[in-house]
Amino acid sequence: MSSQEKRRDPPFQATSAMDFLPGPQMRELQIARLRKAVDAAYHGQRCGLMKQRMDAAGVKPDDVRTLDDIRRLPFSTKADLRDTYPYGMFCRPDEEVVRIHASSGTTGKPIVAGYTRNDLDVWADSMRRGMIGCGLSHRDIIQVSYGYGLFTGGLGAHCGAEALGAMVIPTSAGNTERQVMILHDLGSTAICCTPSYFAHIAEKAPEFGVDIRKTRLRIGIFGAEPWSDGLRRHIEETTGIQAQDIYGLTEIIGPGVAIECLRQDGLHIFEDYFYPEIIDPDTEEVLPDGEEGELVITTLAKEAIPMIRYRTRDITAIIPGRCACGRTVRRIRRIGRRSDDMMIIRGVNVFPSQIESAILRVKGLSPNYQIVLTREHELDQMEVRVELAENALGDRILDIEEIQKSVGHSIFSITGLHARITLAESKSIARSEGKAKRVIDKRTI
Ligand code: DLL
Repeated sequence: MSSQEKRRDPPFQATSAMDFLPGPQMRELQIARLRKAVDAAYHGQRCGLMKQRMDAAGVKPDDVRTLDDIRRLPFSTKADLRDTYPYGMFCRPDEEVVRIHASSGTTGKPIVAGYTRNDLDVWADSMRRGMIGCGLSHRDIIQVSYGYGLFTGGLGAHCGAEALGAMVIPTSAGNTERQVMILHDLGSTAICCTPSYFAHIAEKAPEFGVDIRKTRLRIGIFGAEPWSDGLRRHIEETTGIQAQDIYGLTEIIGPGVAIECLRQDGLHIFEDYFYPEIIDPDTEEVLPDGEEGELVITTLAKEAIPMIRYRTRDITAIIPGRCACGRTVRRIRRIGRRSDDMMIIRGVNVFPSQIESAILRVKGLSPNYQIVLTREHELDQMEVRVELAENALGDRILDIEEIQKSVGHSIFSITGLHARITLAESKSIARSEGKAKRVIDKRTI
């Protein structure tokens, strides 16, 4: 099938009227939902954090009357979820919570997200609308190659594709040969996975006798990690598919917070569910549309954990003006970086502090380490260089292999990732005069 044929217009599928709601109506809806969300967070959080913060700021839920009043509300952060782990920010009783997902925190403990039945419907609806925007319909065969489990990628894409009425193939991530076989034999027309994993699948496919250009695959929905226009071009040129960017985060709902339409000119954010602001990450001042800063999101329809002014740490801008596709929901620019030190390795969020605590669980090591990130065959590789403690050798002969294994296990148990461990002599890792340079990222995205 030629790439021209693959790009044929898909059959029409009705999306939500919300995607085309005129501005004034959208704002009316947003303010009504915002008031409800703030009230729920204020009165409902088990930990009482939002109430405490709002009381300290001298603002009550009833003070929120216009959208601009949102600026009077305190921010929330990943640290709040960590400090109230696991259920402190839940606003609904356990019996109303029907699903849990989780993502990395800055320490060994994850942050926990909970969903009511209604929250799952909101999520599936965002994904469904996003998939329609990507040209998919109930006639598509959607291979979901994001990981299934606590990570939101797999089940998020799965439930969205089911809501669309498509044929869903839940391959989950990994086992590349099987991915290629299924893609070819079952005639997948769309695939959802991280962009780097798809690039790897595409690189490997010829080894398994498959030319992706000759399959029915025409759309890829790629996200969970930053990726460049260069990688997009590479994927599109080598496979003939259209590669779409999708954004989301566990704390807000998972994938589907924002997604590109076929114009590929920014990601539409589903504003009836997620209210975006852009702030200066240092001064916390709200920036006008078009200016780059940190994305802050308030959930407008989430029940289990309404998130008020959540600081995502993702750097982007709201794109002024309407998209040529006609949707009125605003767009954000593709996200290339974060304002914190979180790394995304094979789609998994990892903080250097997690690696540090993994290293320090092993005796005989110093707290000096370096993380070197590279990409081999389109897949991220992590090398962790650790230093022996000053008198670790003493008169004992240390079993280097044993230490490497223990560090590897320790890192795996915290992050779920395999790292190559290199032991360095005491004091051999360069010291810094300011902030330690812990991460050397040699990947080009
Ligand atoms: O990565 C949810 C997701 C799954 C999104 C599948 C898209 C597709 P977390 O594991 O909580 O959730 O990681 C969220 O990943 O704050 C961003 O820093 C980064 N991220 C997600 N999507 C993109 C993207 C999922 N398209 C964190 N571009 C976010 C750049 C992304 N970064």
